[in-house]
Amino acid sequence: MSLSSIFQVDAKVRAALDRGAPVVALESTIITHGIPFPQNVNTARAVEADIRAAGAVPATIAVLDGKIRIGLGDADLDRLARAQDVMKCSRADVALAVATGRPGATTVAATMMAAHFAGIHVFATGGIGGVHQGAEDTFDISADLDELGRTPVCVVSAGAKALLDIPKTLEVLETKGVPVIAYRTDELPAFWSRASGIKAPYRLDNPADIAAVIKTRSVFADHGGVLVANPVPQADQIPREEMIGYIDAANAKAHMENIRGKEVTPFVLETIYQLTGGRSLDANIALVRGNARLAAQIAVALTAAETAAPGAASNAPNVAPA
Ligand code: PSU
Ligand code: MN
Repeated sequence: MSLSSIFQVDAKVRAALDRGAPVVALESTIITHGIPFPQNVNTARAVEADIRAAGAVPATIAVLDGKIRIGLGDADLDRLARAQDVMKCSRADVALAVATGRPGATTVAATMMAAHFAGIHVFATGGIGGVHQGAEDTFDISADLDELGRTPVCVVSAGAKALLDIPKTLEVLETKGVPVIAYRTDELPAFWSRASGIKAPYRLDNPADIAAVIKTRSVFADHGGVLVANPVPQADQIPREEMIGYIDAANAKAHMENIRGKEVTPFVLETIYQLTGGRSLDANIALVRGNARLAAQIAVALTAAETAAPGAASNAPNVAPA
């Protein structure tokens, strides 16, 4: 079995990669486990349109019919958004979805893996997984952090959800050698809220500077990812002071109901959606779209840098077309 027999790269994505055009990867767990139908498919379409408008090609990644698909057509997006039995696939789960033929949505970790195999350097998501509150008892630390430590893809997020333990999450990222860059802010943003009260390790104010970091880092062998933290637009945020109450209540409910493992994040998101009367969803959609626009700008800057200095960071794919 070869890599190219497992991966299927969409023709438009393939063509963009072949000509060195900017491509932005998108995850699919946010579609199946993060946002309810039909807002999920509408958001997935809007995000793809945002990326195109910014001059890049979107590549939503998921496992369908036993293949890791890089770039989904509209019918597949719709099918995924409606499906009930979709596996949430992190690094541990991808092979099971491929081998059994079950549909699988990729998390940040699995999307990074797939994007790297396809030769895509930039990826937009909502929030990354991290160290959960109470991890000293549960050991619940997202595989997203390990993946950031090993896979050379730039992940554009709105920071870490405040339902995580943000200081511990930053410590683990530092241990794993991941640069964490806040965009146009000194604080690490906290997903629904612009502020976390925690200083970000680095701040950069324009996409070209972030592209320069990615390009410089690619010179090292065995380097991992770069995490960009882009705050939710001001008009759509729910302030931190207000979020803290909802988050504590949702975490307590998850604990009471003995929710464990990969069910924790979807359960807490759904509970917060109920508690905020749907406002958390509006913030979530706005921040994902903001991240998609920034990721596209970084991807464009990265290819511009490429053209200026050819051969520095190869855009060559690691897999043959399907
Ligand atoms: N943030 C959201 N919705 C989501 C997720 C994050 O607003 O659905 C997903 C992402 O795919 C992330 C995953 O990679 O949750 C982390 O899950 P875990 O903590 O089980 O690794
Ligand atoms: Mn977990």
